[in-house]
Amino acid sequence: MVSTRREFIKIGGTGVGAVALGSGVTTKWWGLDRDVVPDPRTDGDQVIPSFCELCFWKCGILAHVRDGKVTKIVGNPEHPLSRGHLCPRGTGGVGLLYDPDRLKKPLLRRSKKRGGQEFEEVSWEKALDFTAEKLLRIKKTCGPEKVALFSHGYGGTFFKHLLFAYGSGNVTAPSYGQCRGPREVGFQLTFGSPVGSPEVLDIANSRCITLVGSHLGENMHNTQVQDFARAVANGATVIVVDPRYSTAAGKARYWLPIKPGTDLALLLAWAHVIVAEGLYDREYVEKYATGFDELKKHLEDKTPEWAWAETSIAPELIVETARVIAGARPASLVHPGRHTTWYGDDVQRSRAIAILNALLGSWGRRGGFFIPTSMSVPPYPVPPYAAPAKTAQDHPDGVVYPFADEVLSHGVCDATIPGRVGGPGCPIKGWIVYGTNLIQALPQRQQTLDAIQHLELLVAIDVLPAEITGYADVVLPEATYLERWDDVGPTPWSEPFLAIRQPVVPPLAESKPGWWIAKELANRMDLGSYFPWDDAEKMVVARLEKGGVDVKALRTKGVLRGKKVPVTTEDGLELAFGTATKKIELYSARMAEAGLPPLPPYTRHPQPADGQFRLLFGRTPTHTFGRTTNNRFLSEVYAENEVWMNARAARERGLANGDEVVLVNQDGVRSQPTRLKATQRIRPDCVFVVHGYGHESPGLRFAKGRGLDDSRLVTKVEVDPVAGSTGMSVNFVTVEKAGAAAAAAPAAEA
Ligand SMILES: Nc1nc2c(c(=O)[nH]1)N[C@H]1C(S)=C(S)[C@@H](COP(=O)(O)OP(=O)(O)OC[C@H]3O[C@@H](n4cnc5c(=O)[nH]c(N)nc54)[C@H](O)[C@@H]3O)O[C@H]1N2
Ligand SMILES: Nc1nc2c(c(=O)[nH]1)N[C@H]1C(S)=C(S)[C@@H](COP(=O)(O)OP(=O)(O)OC[C@H]3O[C@@H](n4cnc5c(=O)[nH]c(N)nc54)[C@H](O)[C@@H]3O)O[C@H]1N2
Ligand code: SF4
Ligand SMILES: [Mo]
Repeated sequence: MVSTRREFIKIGGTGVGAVALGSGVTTKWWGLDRDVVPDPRTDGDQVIPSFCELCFWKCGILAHVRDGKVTKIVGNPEHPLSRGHLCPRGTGGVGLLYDPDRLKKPLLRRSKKRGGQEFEEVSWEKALDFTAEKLLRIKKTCGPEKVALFSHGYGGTFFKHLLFAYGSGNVTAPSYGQCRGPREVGFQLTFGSPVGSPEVLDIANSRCITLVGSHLGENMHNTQVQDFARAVANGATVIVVDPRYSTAAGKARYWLPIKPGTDLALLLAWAHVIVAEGLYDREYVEKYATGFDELKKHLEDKTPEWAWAETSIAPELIVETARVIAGARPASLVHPGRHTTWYGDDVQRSRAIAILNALLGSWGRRGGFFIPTSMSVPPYPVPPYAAPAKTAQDHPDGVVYPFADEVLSHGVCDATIPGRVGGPGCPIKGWIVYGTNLIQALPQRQQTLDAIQHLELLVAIDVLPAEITGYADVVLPEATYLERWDDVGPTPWSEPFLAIRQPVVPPLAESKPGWWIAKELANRMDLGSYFPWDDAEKMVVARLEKGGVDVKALRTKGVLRGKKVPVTTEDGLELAFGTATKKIELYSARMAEAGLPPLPPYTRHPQPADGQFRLLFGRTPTHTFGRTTNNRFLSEVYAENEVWMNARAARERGLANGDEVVLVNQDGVRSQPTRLKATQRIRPDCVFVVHGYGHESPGLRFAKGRGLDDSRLVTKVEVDPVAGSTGMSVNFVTVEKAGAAAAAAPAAEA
């Protein structure tokens, strides 16, 4: 299908070319002790640079401050990830900072049962004493590895450090096993290097961009979207493979509305055509890759006709797009995706994407993948960690995933339930949860809730009363990214740079920065030697000075950029691969040794029965899942999610656009009601919702009760045998009119 180009979602914020320099007004609080001059171009506002935390891309910001209040946030023109622009979410940081529902004081649970939502406000002293005492007791009676840290976001570094010092290696995040895990494993196995975040993609210089699911423009990673817009403006061909007509599909020359779950067949058929027609980069493959002969043999029967039956994409279109993709090589990029936990064979799909890119010779090439570089900062000297006594506790029932390179969150969750742990010793007893709302982020909620009820300690460190805080024994209110110092560290990118996170205004109410919370807990557990500095500002400055960094310049500009170095072969880079063979491994001997298919096989996944729809989920440009749905500024655009359903399928079921509907999954779990969006922009065998709505926490006074929570319906997963990640697009739903649903059966709680 060929579509016309349409106006692209506008990237929010204009680049105000102003950075505060020199000396003038002095402010002193929470470590911000520094001179800032009002800039005439900013109507006299103070302008303080830092970087964003509305998602994890880390764009450089300039916060405008007047009379002690942040008035607006714009992109830092000097910062290579924002280039003077922010995505709509980044500009909405003020809505988080001044959210009236923010956690303001430490809370201790009063109700007997976790989740009872009865708390008393206590002093920091009491909250920290309580937490440290419980942690020490678990360490003494069960061992330190019986405590796990779930951590999402840049501020988590201090708590990771605390946990390692305490003696546990169980640091985990849903952003691995429920997100990027399979992609990183697939690329690591093939190229000896993960894709990383921010992704190492030279989209701006691509001549052909193939998106398999990745819905750029709704998935709003600032730099990628800017680069994508630039490539499109320069005439790059866009190919979008998506059962839904995404924003990106609106920019595409080809939209391939694939049958969900069959992408591997298309990827293999593309590779078949590219190899059979000799369209691959022969020189590159001969020089850098191993296993081409095995791959060629593997692809022999993966013909476009074979793939047609699986994917519903016509063979002529598969051949035509394969030629277009190969025609643009090496500046032809098959995007590796990010949220890749779909069907349980996700590492194999990621491997197929990696192999395609290898055939195109796009790894290490302009318009393909660059090899990132970074600036380093020397560490602050601390004692060595005591090695964890036992290995990661994420393998319940003794199942080991050979290539998982991070601890698995759902594994930790299972290992918390007595009887589920393979090895000796007691199950996991304590969770520290930093910046992740496990209730919405993890699939199979019942399991998460069961695990929580078995804990001796659940500490939640958050900025908002997210669902997870309702289940905590103790809630520690963190200051937001605009109110705190964080550690300083390199961000690998196409050019070396160093950015700084520094406070813009003082912390609200009694909220405290993460570094302070971690340090205070360490002091109470005889681990003070791991935090041998007075405050994070002094620690960061000491590190920077030791590294010879111009601290004043960094603090006033927010970012320092190093000298450009070659990041592609076109710049003169010699490619090297971190695999065992030091080559790109098309055929993976390591996987064969582990008893796994060494070349990506096609697996046919169950399809929904008549009347059922596959539940798919994704993003909207103005929100970062449930993280921002309580943000009143950002919610002016999309306050409630809707269910996308094919217009004809809706009509056949007597449903109309705007109807209130309820989704019921294969296990009888019902969603909250929300509006139906009947549209031709989606296949008739699936429905789509934006993730992160349907909050139930009473403290989220704006978001509560708006839209439906897709994660409630994810009661089934397919676990990837390679990475242990959970494929979550395997749930089927029926769609009912809301009123009818209520009359038919009482709502079951998920
Ligand atoms: N059903 C379903 N499940 C999914 C997904 C899906 O699409 N559908 N997506 C998956 C993906 S891709 C990912 S990455 C994960 C992400 O899921 P999570 O790991 O839960 O990530 P967030 O939603 O960003 O976490 C938000 C939590 O961090 C808090 N927070 C925000 N800022 C700060 C801060 O500065 N400090 C502290 N301490 N807390 C803060 C918020 O209030 C909120 O409670 O979910 C996965 N799970
Ligand atoms: N605005 C905004 N941007 C974000 C985020 C956010 O919350 N808000 N979250 C960030 C995070 S943590 C992540 S991981 C990324 C996620 O963003 P992506 O990596 O783009 O997420 P996906 O799940 O790959 O993309 C969902 C798209 O895949 C399509 N899809 C579903 N099933 C299939 C299938 O079987 N085959 C194919 N070909 N397509 C399918 C859906 O229709 C939808 O368009 O976004 C990041 N960017
Ligand atoms: S992409 Fe948007 S939300 Fe994410 S860091 Fe950048 S500006 Fe902030
Ligand atoms: Mo993610």
